[in-house]
Amino acid sequence: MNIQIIEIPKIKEPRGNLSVIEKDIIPFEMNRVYYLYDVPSGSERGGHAHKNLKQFLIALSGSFNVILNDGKEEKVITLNKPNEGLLINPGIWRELNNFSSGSVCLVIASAVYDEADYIRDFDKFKLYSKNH
Ligand code: T46
Repeated sequence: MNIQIIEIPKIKEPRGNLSVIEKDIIPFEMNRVYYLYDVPSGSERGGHAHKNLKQFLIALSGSFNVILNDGKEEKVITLNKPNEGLLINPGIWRELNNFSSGSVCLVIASAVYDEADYIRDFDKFKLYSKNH
């Protein structure tokens, strides 16, 4: 599956940790940052795939699961470290669930928001993934 866990450098000090994402950490040009927060317990996010968008997800605080499906296999990744991110390349269906209380999901994206890049129907996604 075309995903990757990428470690984010951490500067550890007795007064706290600092992690930094410089542009060479992420294998795409950053064009947008957004974040999910105050997610009620039991809520699910995602439920779609992207045709071209690349994204890098980080659990800045707390934890959540990312369920990934490339049309052939399914994988579940738990994100729970602020110094680790998940790169999701295009053509992968994703669902996010099991958000812990107070969790924050930061997303760095390769492009600005474009609804036309989304596939929000799983049957259409399966067809799309067969032909791409
Ligand atoms: C993804 C997961 C992890 C905007 O206006 N601009 C934006 O940049 C985004 C991301 C969303 N929106 C609007 C579109 C909808 O009216 O915000 C509303 C909620 O968006 P959506 O239902 O797509 O949110 P999630 O959390 O299900 O999905 C988002 C991203 O859209 C998606 O790319 O991979 O987070």
